[in-house]
Amino acid sequence: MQLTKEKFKERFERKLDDYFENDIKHASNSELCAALSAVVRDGYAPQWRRTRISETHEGNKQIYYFSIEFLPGTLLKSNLLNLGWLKTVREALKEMGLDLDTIAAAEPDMALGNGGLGRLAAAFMDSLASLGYTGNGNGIRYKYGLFKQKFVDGYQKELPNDWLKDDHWEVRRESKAVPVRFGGKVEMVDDDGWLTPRYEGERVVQAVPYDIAVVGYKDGITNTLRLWDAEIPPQDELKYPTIADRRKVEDLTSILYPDDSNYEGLLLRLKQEYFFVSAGLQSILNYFIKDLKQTDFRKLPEYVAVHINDTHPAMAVAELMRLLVDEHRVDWDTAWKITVQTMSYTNHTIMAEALEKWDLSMMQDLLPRIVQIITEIDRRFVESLKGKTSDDVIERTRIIKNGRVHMAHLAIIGSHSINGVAALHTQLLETDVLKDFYELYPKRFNNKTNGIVLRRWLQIANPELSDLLDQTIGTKWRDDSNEMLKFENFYHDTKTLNRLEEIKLDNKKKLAKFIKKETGIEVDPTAIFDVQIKRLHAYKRQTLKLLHILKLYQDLKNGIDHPKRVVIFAAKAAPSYVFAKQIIKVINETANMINNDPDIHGKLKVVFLENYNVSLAERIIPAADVSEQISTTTKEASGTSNMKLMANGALTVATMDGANIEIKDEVGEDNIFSFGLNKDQVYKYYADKSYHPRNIYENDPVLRDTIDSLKEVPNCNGEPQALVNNFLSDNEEFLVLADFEAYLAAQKAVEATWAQKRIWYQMSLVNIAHSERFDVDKTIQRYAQDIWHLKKLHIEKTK
Ligand code: 26W
Repeated sequence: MQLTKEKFKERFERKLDDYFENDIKHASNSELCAALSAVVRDGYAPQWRRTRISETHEGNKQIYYFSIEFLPGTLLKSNLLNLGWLKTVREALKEMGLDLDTIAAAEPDMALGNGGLGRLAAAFMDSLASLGYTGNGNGIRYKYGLFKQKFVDGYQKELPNDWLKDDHWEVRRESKAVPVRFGGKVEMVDDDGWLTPRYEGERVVQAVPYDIAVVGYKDGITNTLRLWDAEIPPQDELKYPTIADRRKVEDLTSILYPDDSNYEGLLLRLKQEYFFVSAGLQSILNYFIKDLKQTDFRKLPEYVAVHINDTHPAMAVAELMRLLVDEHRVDWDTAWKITVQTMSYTNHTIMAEALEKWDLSMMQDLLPRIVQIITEIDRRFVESLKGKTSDDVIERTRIIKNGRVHMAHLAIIGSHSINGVAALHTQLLETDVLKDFYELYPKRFNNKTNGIVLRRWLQIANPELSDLLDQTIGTKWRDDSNEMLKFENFYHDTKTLNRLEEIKLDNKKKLAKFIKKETGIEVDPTAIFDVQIKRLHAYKRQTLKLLHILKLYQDLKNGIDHPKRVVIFAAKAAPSYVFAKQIIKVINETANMINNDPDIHGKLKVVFLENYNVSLAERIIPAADVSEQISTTTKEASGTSNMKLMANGALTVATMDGANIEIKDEVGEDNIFSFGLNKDQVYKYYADKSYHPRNIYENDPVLRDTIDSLKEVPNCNGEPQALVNNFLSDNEEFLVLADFEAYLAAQKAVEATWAQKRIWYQMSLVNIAHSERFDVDKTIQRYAQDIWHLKKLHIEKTK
């Protein structure tokens, strides 16, 4: 619905008056942000209602994306863009003497996720709505998002992230509340010939949904992200007389587990996983029965697809069986067919320590009926394979073994589709990690390489580059990313290449100002901005970047010159991940040592920006020249920061891991700096235990000096030695020293290319043009066609 500047101004001022009895002259920035968000909410409310009505009316098949994490970041600007209001509102505010970016900065990040998995879920929500599919997110309304990170004396400190106090988007839907049962005992009783569970001593929690609108890009469609909160059931008020009693229930959803790679098996996490799954599925069946007025559950897969985002929602398989069999008396075999047809699963990591294997007795105590159902699923699975495959395979693939419930096995056996998130990752699942299942269900396995929301990471984060694309290839790329390929026609266009360089420099100047304000560190915008932004994890090898920094520093101290470089880190470590926190300390102290060393005349600066989140990524990515994607091959399932940096013209230094391989395939080996061990070389080291880093250390004087210099990093308490010990130990899993020499050679090539600006920006141009391949709309199109079988919803857009 088109909005004029006049209409906007009138509505904005009325909101300020309604909400805060205030006016633009006196209102605080957060009041301006709240009022602006209110105008936006009014803007999408009609299409939100219309979408819900028509999808019910048409009975359009819906996808419900179950994810324990959603990382939307901020929504104000993307809602304005998707409503088609961004330009109008930015100009209208300007005429009122206000700045949209300043106001938008008051919006807290919705940081209900750790990293890649959560951000991808948010991207999928935006894309489903923008492509006109009826997509629903199903997750948890954490009261506290991912912790705020502060550095104290170089050490990571975690602070509570109380985001709700400034949230402007959620709508409480009391009427859609459902009960979720925990604990107690269950016995099966015969109820007129139907074996029915009778529960005793269970505790019931009221699951109350809060809905957040997901506005589609200029298509008049608005979908829903439903986040569940836990409350005391109204009828049980008397059972919870004290605050403490109440707190016990409310704590269920209070905090997001800040770990994104290590399964800890904690009871509260298991409760969280069952809570949003049961609430979500009950809500879906209520819609199926009440709104769609359906009675035949065999039709469920025609109206509903449920996607399990990694194993965290895997109990959805057992919970749907419970609801169909116990609550709706569907016979087991029919219920199982319905479940497998409805469920699909994505795997996001092959790291063994990340795979969830819940303690059976813990699950038994908390979810007795679910354990009965999983046990029956497991028994029938084993039964079905008897004589068809070896007992070894059965033993390796069954769900329950050695008192543990293997959640990946439950998800795979209960789903009609299993996908990895990049070609190499899916290949490794099929040929190694899930080999037995691939041989059992080859047709279920498929690859769906990740993608990114170009609307956010280009149109919103990098308006100057977006304008250059408009001026060169026209504006159609904003609706159809295929158009971006036309940008390659400007490969030899000096004006465009120079403009690219100017834009990058502008963005770097903006970031330099931000770095100065946040850290006090002065950085030269003409230096190489070398960026590594992702969670802190040993497999992502921020340590390899650290060794390169120390090597550069030594060279500069010894008068060996290098082009000016600023290395920019941003990364959170899981609070319980000791080694990751030691790496953060050493990087921070190395930065202090180098940044304050007059001998090197500012030729090298190291900046570790605090509190990495979606908004900080939007600041850093447009200013990046080099994108560090240097994980040990086979460890990074896909990566998505690699795609965001590529779209913003950064050149990638990459191992042949995850989606880096597809980036190289897309731009060609001349437009990327690839290096390092390939999959077979990495597996060979593991297979014949032939990795002896101390030998590499002793035979490479450059490496030896570099590692020895690590011991000299001041103001530490043993952290450097911990890193050295790790590097030199035979069971250093991520082969850091094995890739050191090749990495140095790749960085030499970066410096050589940097010296030839025209070539540099020609490579940059090619990467921008080809980033269309990683448009998440293309990823979702493939999920919709191959896995969820969705049809688009057609809504008449109101003028
Ligand atoms: C049990 C603790 C836990 C929590 C989260 C284990 C594992 C996870 C996630 C699966 C980790 C994650 O975010 N994986 C990342 O997913 C991205 C989206 O597909 C990929 O691009 C990254 O390569 C992958 O590391």
